[in-house]
Amino acid sequence: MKRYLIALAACVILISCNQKKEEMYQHMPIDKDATTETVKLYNRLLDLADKGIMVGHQDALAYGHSWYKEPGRSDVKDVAGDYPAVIGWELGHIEIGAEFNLDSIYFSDMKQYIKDTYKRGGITTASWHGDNIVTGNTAWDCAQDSVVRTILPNGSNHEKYLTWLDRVGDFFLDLKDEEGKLIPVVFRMYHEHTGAWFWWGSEQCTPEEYQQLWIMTVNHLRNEKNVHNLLYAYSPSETKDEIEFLERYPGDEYVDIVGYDCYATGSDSVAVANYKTAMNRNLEIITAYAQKSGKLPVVGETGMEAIPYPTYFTEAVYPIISQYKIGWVLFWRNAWETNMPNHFYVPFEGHSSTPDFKEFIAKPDILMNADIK
Ligand code: BMA
Repeated sequence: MKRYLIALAACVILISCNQKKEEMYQHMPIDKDATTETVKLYNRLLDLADKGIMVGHQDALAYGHSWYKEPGRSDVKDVAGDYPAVIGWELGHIEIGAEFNLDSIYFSDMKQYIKDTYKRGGITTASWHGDNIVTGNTAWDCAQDSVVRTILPNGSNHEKYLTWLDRVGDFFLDLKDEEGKLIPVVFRMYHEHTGAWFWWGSEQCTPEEYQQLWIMTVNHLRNEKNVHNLLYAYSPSETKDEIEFLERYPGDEYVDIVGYDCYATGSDSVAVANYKTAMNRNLEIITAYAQKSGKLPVVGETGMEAIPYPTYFTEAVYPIISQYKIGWVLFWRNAWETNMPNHFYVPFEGHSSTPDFKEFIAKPDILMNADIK
């Protein structure tokens, strides 16, 4: 009886805390038990979208073009004088218990970078190119069309996959600030799924299987692992219309942020024109949907590899994104690997697009870390 009363009291306290949170904050994330910091982040992100568009860069603090692990350094900061407002990280290989991710960043370092970012008032987002559990190869091993099915409940890999999700959850639960409070993070999982280059892609599973994978993941992290410091971001590769955008959408109750990934392919004005068209169309899709559903729209990933077009930022990116109210635009990584000298998406010191990037950053509605503190 006593135990029953204690449990009942705990439930009453929890419900009244959640009610208070709902009264205090205009927007609630999908996780009704989200930590106060997560609820605050969600509201802050939606408010910041009124102020401007945040600049994001993948792996910004861990390495850059031809350097690796230099404390305090970032290619964006080298050329523009400040850290990006949003920093993206990649969790690939956390699921197999590796010490470092698939781009050679130690998870212990990544945790510290996330803490540093939070202390500076910056935003953290994470992607996850998890391995193919059937073959043990990378996320890009998409020769089969049954991997997702084996992961879903009753599938042959279901139990094993839950241990992978547990490792992902443990990573998020280990992100604590100086007061020991959990740091909120945007988790952009199973991305670019309207393409067919990952095991969770459009030719690798049915829309229903994809939705079940997403829902199972949210439920496991949130309800079984008690991870309550996440906002969930849905980010297909570019789509042609809202129908395609929503074909695999798991539902408003499983998504906080809607985005898309879109790259400029090629190097000339035709590439730029095509990119602008695709960006416009996809910004239209996500902002219209975000408005209807009360979600935050973002550009999950973008860029023009090696930035061969010297006015890419002011000509192809800014005039398009500035027409929309979105949270951020995240440029992909500047590889440190010597065998990938052209794999970079923001300029580094000395690169010909530096003046253009600086001009882009200087626009009043383009936000860097110092602008969002
Ligand atoms: C891809 C490339 C790869 C990298 C992967 C995960 O787009 O940048 O080199 O391993 O993302 O970060």
